[in-house]
Parts: sequence; C-alpha cells; structure tokens
Amino acid sequence: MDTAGISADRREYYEKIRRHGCAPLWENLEYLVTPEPVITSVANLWDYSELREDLLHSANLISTAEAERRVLMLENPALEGNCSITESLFAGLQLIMPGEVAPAHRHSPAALRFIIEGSGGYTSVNGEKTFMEPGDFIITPSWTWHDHGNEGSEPVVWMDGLDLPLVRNIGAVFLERYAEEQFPAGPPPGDSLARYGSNMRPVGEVLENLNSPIFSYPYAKSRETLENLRKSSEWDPYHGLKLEYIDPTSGGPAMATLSTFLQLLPKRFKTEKYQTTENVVYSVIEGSGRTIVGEGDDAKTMEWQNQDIFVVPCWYPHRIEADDEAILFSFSDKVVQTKLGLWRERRGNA
Ligand code: 1HN
Repeated sequence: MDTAGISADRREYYEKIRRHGCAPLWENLEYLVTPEPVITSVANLWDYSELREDLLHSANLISTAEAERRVLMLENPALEGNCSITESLFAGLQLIMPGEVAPAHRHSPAALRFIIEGSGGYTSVNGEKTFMEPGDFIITPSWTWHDHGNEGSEPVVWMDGLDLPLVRNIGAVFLERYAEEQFPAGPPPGDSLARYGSNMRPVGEVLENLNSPIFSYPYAKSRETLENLRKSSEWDPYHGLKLEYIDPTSGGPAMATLSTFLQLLPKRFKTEKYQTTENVVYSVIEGSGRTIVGEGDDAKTMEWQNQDIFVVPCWYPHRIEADDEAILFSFSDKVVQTKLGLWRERRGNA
C-alpha cells in the first residue's frame, strides 16, 4: 500500500486494523483490478550461443547424480529469485552428459521437454523409454514417473517447461523419489505413439486421463505436417501456420495445464500486432528473425535465431518477423486460462 499522501487519522486507523489482520480495499482497488492486465514479467530473449558455454561449464562443477536435475533456470529479469519465466510458467535448460542418469521421480507439477541439441538422450515415462532428437517434444504429465539418460557420445540439451509457478501458487506441490535410479522398463520404446498416434486406438480401452497417452511427438512427423499443410493453407496474419499438439483421444491439448504449439513462418513473413492473455515461451528450431514487443517508445526488439528462447508474457502487444523461413515451438498456459474462462486475445486494434 502506498502510504504517501494519506492523512494522519486514516494512517492511524490503517495501522490499527492491520493489527487485526485487515487492510482497506479502497487503498488498493485500483492496483488490484485494472482495466487491462498489468504484468510484472517482461519480454526477454536468451541467446543460446551465449548460454551453451555456461551450460556445458556446469558439467565440470556438478554431476547430474548430485544435482538430481542439472538445469539452468531461465528466470524472467523482472522476477529474479522466483524461479519463473512468467508468473505462471517455469523454463530451464537441462544438460545430460554421456553415460549420466537423472534419477526417477514424479511430481504434481507437469513438465514438457523440447530437445535443443544432441542425440542419444532419452526420457523414460512410467517405464516407456523415448529417445530424443532435436525438435522432438516429450511430455511428462503430472505424477508420472520419469528418469532421463544419455546413451550417446555427445552432450544432450533440452528445454524444460513446467507449470510449477502456477502449482506453487495454488500450493498443491508433491514430489516422490523412486527407490531405484531408474523406473523398471515397461512398454517398448515408441509404444504409446504406435498405439495412439495413427488416428486409431485400441478397442475396449477406456481412457480417463487428463493428458495425452502419447509421450513423444517426434519433430520429423510434425515438421512434415507443416510442410504438407503450407501448400494448401492460407497464412493466418497473426500466426502464420500454427498447429497445436493434441491428445488424440480427446482432441484437446496434449497436457492438462500446458498448451503446446508448432508454427511455421515463411521467409520474410511479418505477423500483425497480436495480444493474448496467455504467457508464451518460444523455442526457435529453424530460421531467424525478430519479435517486436510493445509499441512506440516502449517497443523492444528481440533478434533470434535457431536454438534461442524468448518469452512474451500476458497481454504484451507483439509482432513476429521471419528473415529466413522460421519454425517456432511454443508453450503457454492457454489451456488453464481457457478452462477457467479467462483466455482472451486481441487481433490488431480490434
Ligand atoms: C524436474 O523434476 C525436471 O524431471 C526438470 O527433469 C525441471 C524444474 C523444477 C522442478 C522440477 C525433470 C524441473 C524439475
């Protein structure tokens, strides 16, 4: 509460009610409920060519075994110390060196992995091993057992995306460590995709999960889909060609709390000004360009190329320009906002 300019008798009164666990709404109302969102986090870019060195350096200082998860958190500059990239989302870069294993655990916050570099890494979800290649998107839904490893000969890096800040705010955070390093092997690698990834599903199974039964969405397949669709699709002026990863059993988002997308912007494409209440983290897979956030004197330009990560928090007006043809992966809290009836967008000056 800003106490400047408050009369002595009111100040005395506020002090008295504070001792009784109360505060005057009328001094706070205009900050609490605003005509449009007022957001602390800011748009920001993480240059992977700079971060890569820092990340690899961490392997000399701490092993995955000691760290449990060797992750550099991407903290929003306006939320330092909060372990958050936006008010609702966590993002980090995780490194696994050849031969290392990140031990099995499960937690109530949901996580996704988006692979940035290296071959031979895997995540096992409830015992189903999924090998990862750059551009692959992997989910570890709330309370699923997961361990990671690297059976290749080079460092493996991926972006972790979690709903952790959201879940922490609600309070419902749980973690359980598995007694062994690795969860026992279950279905063969690729089983979930084979079973549910071809617009068919096994007869007789009743699925009542809030998350997709598919753990891995390989880049080769999603990239090919974009390539096929570009020939016969109109470009959305605000998104280019943008697809959402889905749970094939419901048609809804792949995860209960995180929305995930893959987007193609052709060479020299410029999107129109767009605002949305969802908080969005982008990982650049291919190409280069820039994202212009804000308008007029407040405008900020983030120049990006492949492997960079950038964030556009809630309600910032922004435009994206591709120089070379660009492919962007993104994740957001849209599904949460939609379920709560809060999600909004504003196209142009509408
Ligand atoms: C976690 O368990 C993982 O399982 C990655 O790989 C990132 C960030 C915050 C809290 C838990 C993982 C995490 C995390």
